[in-house]
Amino acid sequence: MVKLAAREPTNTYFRDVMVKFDGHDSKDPFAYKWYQPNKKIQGKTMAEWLSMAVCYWHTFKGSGADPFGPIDVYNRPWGQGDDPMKVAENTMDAAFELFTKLGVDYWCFHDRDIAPEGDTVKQSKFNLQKMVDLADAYQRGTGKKNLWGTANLFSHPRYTHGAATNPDTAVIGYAACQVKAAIDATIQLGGRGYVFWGGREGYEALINTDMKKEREQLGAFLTMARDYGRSQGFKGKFYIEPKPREPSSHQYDYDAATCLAFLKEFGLEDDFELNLENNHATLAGHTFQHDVVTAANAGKLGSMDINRGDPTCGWDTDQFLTDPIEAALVLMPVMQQGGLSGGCNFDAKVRRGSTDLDDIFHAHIGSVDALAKGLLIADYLIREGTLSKPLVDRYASSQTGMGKKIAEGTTNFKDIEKWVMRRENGGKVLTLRSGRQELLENKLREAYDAVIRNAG
Ligand code: XLS
Ligand code: NI
Ligand code: NI
Repeated sequence: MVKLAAREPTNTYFRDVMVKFDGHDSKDPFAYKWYQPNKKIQGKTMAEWLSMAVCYWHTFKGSGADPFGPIDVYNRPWGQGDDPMKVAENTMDAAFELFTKLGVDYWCFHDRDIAPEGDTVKQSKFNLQKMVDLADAYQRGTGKKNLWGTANLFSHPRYTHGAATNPDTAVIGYAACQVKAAIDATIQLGGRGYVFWGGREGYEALINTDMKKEREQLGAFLTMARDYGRSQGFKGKFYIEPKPREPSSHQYDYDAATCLAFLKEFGLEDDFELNLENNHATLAGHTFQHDVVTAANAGKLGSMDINRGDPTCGWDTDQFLTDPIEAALVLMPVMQQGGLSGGCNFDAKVRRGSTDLDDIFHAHIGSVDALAKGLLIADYLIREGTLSKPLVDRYASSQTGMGKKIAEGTTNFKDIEKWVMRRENGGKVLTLRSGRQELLENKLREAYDAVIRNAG
């Protein structure tokens, strides 16, 4: 294989600007007010902690389409023309131009985002390889890096009844070919991870579904993917990205807890971690913080798809995250575990009505700054012990005596009964202690205020 020469970014599609830190009081809409890539916090730079990625699908392939208006409303300049490979090349020019102008270090892609599917598997592989070679050249010319790659196993009509979980083996075959090529692409681009989001790995109705069989197929498929990746020298993590539904009415990777059990059941826990997305957690009836903490507790918090949902509606709106306190609550566990094997991917899109190219800048700038501010707040909360100190106090009774025995599993119900009766006989009454939720809500706000004030 002949490597293409390194490619410099062009200045073709987007406004002529390099987005940089311009001070907390800056009014420049094309500047960061909080993100300082080289600022050190607890031993790592902001850029390292966050390892932020621009996502290819929403940002460059999104058309603004929705179920009531499936026609492209953006008409992006790089998306025009009849030759799909030429369009793919133009799109990649636009992508590396934007990555460079935003100063974000990483990017994420599906195979079909960067290269069009051909009429045959062979043609599709060829198209993908060509675009991966171009991306490789661009990465060397811009210093941008791949966070993770993945395969689109949900858009083509053949995947209507699932990919790995399809009742038809011929479809599983296509999915395997796609994942094999997408893993190769991710390896060539030096990706930190490889993601499985199983949008159609679920069912519409149980009356026509063998759920046991489909879950086993998924386990076998992920095992083969893992084995293939490792055999080709892939050192990164594999990630499952949970989501409860949409497009399927039930998805097997429902939420973090479900995925953790799945990984254990199929013996995949050494190679797989979770890639968690805010709007997927909320669709499952959880907060983002809930899924992040669930994964972190199991040592499986690997990567995050940063976005937010609309609390008033029940689907995946994939909006840009703008609330620094919400960011802080998920970045705190990240800091406490020393970072992510992956990073923070902006799996978010501008609204259908946000039709200007500049809107793409505003969206990313706002979310990058929300994460940067969130990181500062998380750092403050950890250093001050704002939430951890009250926890020590709240759980103090488990540190000694019977509490310690229960925690260590060195007692039993009979002994506990004796202990309770002894306490009652000794006149010890159980006192209900406040959880102090409202106080802590105020403390979170005070942490936010302190970070803003200290930044001065
Ligand atoms: C869709 C998912 C998807 C994955 C990658 O809801 O978030 O974008 O991140 O396949
Ligand atoms: Ni996602
Ligand atoms: Ni999503």
